[in-house]
Amino acid sequence: MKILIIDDNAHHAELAACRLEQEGWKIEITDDPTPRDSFHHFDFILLDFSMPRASGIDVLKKMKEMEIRTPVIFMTGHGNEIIASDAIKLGAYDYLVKDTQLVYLERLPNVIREARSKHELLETNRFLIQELQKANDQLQKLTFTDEMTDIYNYRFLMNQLGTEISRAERYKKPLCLCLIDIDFFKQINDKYGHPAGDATLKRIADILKETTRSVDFVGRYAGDEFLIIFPDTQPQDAERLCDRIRQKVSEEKFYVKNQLLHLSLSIGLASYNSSDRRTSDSIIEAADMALYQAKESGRNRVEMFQEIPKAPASKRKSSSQSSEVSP
Ligand code: GH3
Ligand code: MG
Repeated sequence: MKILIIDDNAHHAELAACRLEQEGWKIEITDDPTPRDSFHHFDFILLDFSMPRASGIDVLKKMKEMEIRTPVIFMTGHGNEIIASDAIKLGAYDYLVKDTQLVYLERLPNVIREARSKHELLETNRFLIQELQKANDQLQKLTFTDEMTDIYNYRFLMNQLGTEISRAERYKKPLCLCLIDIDFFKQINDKYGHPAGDATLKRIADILKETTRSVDFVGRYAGDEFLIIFPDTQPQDAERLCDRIRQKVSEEKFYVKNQLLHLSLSIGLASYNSSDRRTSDSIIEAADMALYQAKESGRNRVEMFQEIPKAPASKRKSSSQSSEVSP
């Protein structure tokens, strides 16, 4: 074990060093209390409280700031026990009161051994907690990510859509959503095989991520269908964004098994509307109808959901009366 003694009193430092060397430990002595990177190279630090250039408490504070976790045993003179308890609060493992009969020197090796066991236990715990945190982050990511395309999955999209609808309702903000379907995607599977289809889905997902803003939520809705939530976005702006996506994909060169292919997207767009499209289902249904329209109108296009104008009640009545009389 390598121990650093920081003490301006050379006599005290030598006495402690002699005692610790009897345990077979390697000792270095310094009177420079400035925390530095070389502190990391020691297994232990024996730190004196009262030094002219800096107090042991200042050294502990600085070590904390610099994230030097080398365990410290604090040494004080008589009457400084309150300071010693401050040192413990700042992370020192233990403290020893220097007595004139030098009894503390006899206790020193055991105090260091006990502190080392405690330090090893704490370091193991810290490592395990970090690993657990990493595993949790990974799990969290998996819960919300479509594994194949690495964009949000259906579960996340539905969750987020609920949140965005509440926000739009509460703050009277616009909200849009689009459903995207790859045109004739099945042909890629049929001609080049399923793995080639998978690679194409991934490439399209990447393009969607690259072409949208960081505030938009891009996810895989199902099969070859993607869904994007555009928070705080007016329909005409969302339409421009969708057309940018459509254009980007239509201009992209896809290489599938060394074959150059061109693909296109059909996109259906719908917006939140506080009177009759205020639920996730109703907005998605509207976007789906618009997508159907885009497919019907020839694909490679963006269609905005169009309201079917409701005729006033009196007019509806008169028109049905007139149809009854017409042949
Ligand atoms: P269109 O949408 O233009 O009407 O034609 P399409 O050929 O794209 O027809 P459709 O959207 O119905 O076909 C979707 C195909 O996507 C069918 C299915 O086999 C394929 N598919 C769904 N999920 C996956 C997947 O994870 N990987 C691959 N490779 N194919 C998938
Ligand atoms: Mg399709």
